[in-house]
Amino acid sequence: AGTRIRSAEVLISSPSRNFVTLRITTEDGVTGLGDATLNGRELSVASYLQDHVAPLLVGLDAHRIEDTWQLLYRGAYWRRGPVTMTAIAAVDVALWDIKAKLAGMPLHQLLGGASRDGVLVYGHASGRDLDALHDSVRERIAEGFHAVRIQAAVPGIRTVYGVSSKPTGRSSYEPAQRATLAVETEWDTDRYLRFVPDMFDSVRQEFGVELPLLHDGHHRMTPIQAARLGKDLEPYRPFWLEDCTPAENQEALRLVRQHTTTPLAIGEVMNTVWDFQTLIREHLIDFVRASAAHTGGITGLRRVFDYAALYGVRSGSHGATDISPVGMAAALHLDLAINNFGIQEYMQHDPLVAEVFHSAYTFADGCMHPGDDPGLGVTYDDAAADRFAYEPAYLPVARRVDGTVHDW
Ligand code: GCO
Ligand code: MG
Repeated sequence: AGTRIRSAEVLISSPSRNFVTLRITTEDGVTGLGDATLNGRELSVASYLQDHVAPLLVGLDAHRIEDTWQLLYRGAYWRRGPVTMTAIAAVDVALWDIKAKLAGMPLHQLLGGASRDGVLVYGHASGRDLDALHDSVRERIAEGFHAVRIQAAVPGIRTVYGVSSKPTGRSSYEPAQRATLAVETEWDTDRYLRFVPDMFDSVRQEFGVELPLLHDGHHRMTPIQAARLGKDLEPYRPFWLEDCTPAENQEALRLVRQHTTTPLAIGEVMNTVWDFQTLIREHLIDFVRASAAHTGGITGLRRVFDYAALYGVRSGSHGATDISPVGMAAALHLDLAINNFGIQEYMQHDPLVAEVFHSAYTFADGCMHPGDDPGLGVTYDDAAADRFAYEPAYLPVARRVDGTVHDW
């Protein structure tokens, strides 16, 4: 009886950036947390939860995770989409947190137990020129990273996705800008396609052939352009090329795949297993890059990973700074438990974030571990959270040199 849901509260705080968190409390006072942050569109999920989901949850048995997931997915009638699936994710992860706390176990135990000792992560390196990029790679290696994502400013283009505005430092880059309007950036695919192979060449020359290197194309290429880049990068053996095309058009990846053996990773803007159906079934990708926070939680993302496992496709979960420590912990428990784990992104939060979210996860020697606290292993500090009021923030938009809106 005491496991019925007493309340579902939406918590908003902005320790250096905005986070939306759902806290579910049972009649016995056990609490669970879920990450409900949708970068640049935060308040839509807050409203969805507050106005339409929280009233449905009160009185339900917190143990009934699958049933609640189906109730919120099928019961909404309107299916899929980032707002709905982020809201469902927050409920799902909070309920898993509660269940694991009641079991007295870290969440990964309920997901089947650890399949490995730790979770391999990659860090971010970027630079305004190649020397600065090399310095940044050196920093990540010194911090203990065993895999590094490389991005650099493209000569002739003013601002480019993924490049820090500060010269160095761990919390060096935050895509969302505090402002009431989106910042506009400029884009030229031809310059980018000419530059990226040179960037890989210089990093390979400096750091050798063994360091796993990743790169994010951030949805900015057409299929034929992505095919070109994939071929050009083959000599440098990237660990993956991420989000090469806008992948709503899953079939378009057939063309990319025909032309290149560069491994492909896709999925941070996807929300359900249906968004991956063709990509996985036709083996058009090598890594599923979704996050539990945007894909219906542990329950939703596990469906994707289990489907991917049938086709030898591995995980590569999104772990940017807009994934809160709650979302990060959910990812780490799932990463540790599944067999087809690949790699996890770890983009290191600003130190202020740790004032609000106290997390048990640790990083050492290239790997993270979610820790052995019961549940997710994250607590929320209300008093600290109150010190950081929400401020509107937007992701940039990109325009081509002639002014046309382009994928950012
Ligand atoms: C990544 C992502 C992020 C996104 C951000 C959007 O691979 O880390 O592309 O940098 O742009 O999460 O909210
Ligand atoms: Mg990305």
